[in-house]
Amino acid sequence: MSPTKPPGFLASELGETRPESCLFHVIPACYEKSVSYGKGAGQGPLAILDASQQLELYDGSGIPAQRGIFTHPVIDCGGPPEKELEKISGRVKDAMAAGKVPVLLGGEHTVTVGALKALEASEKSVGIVQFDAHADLRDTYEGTGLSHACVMHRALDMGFYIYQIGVRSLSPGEVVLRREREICHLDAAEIADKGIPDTILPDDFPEQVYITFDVDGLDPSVIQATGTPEPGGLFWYDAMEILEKIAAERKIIGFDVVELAPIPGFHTSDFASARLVYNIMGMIDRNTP
Ligand SMILES: [Mn+2]
Repeated sequence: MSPTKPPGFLASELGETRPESCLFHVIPACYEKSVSYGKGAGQGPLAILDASQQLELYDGSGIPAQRGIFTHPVIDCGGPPEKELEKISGRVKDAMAAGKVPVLLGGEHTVTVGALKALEASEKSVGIVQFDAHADLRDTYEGTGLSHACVMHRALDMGFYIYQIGVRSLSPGEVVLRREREICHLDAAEIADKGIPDTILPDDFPEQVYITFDVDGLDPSVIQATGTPEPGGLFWYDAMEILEKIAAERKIIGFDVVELAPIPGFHTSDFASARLVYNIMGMIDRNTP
């Protein structure tokens, strides 16, 4: 049962679109292989596409859809991990080579490894900004390095400068690794305690940024439908403010939204995820000449 033709993102308003005339290239990847707690992330992309039909074109500031949104055929991710990540990587690479902004929809967080492989191949240096409840810095987890719990360790392996936002769950080993590798972060407790800083990213952070947004970075009152929820997350407007600042500080060249595990009959989380995707498109739109 591989759903190959869901509606495109916001197709309710945009109808059929052509890839060459669209800035945003939505790449749905129904990847679910290493999920360790609540299941269902493989259905996340379809739930986001479905919920996007209910979005208004106006995002509160403008109409990001005017830049064009093209949705690629679903990557069903039925094959071995390495092969599926290669497919994701290829799509992301092609989109970037065409001057487009890849918008990867997961799927478990491992899909980001596909995007990282594409970014690794590009000439310019790119910083990775991660929104997440968890550090995802384990070298291996449950016998594999291609686990959702290891994605940021893979980013370190590839030499990316990373910045973590909203983290509130770490293993002892991750705490040590963070210290040893001097990984910069703005943890959820720090935001709750001190508020949002004036500037987010360190001065020496790369000019080009890729955002990986694990929806469990948000508070469970905003998004409940996710495999490994954790209390005390980012609230909606705080997340938007931080994202807005990053979009103004740097150039966002692509992003992903991962780990939505839809609960049948409960649409709140699906719609919040679709809104998150569209709002980030809006921030890119407003900061692109
Ligand atoms: Mn994660």
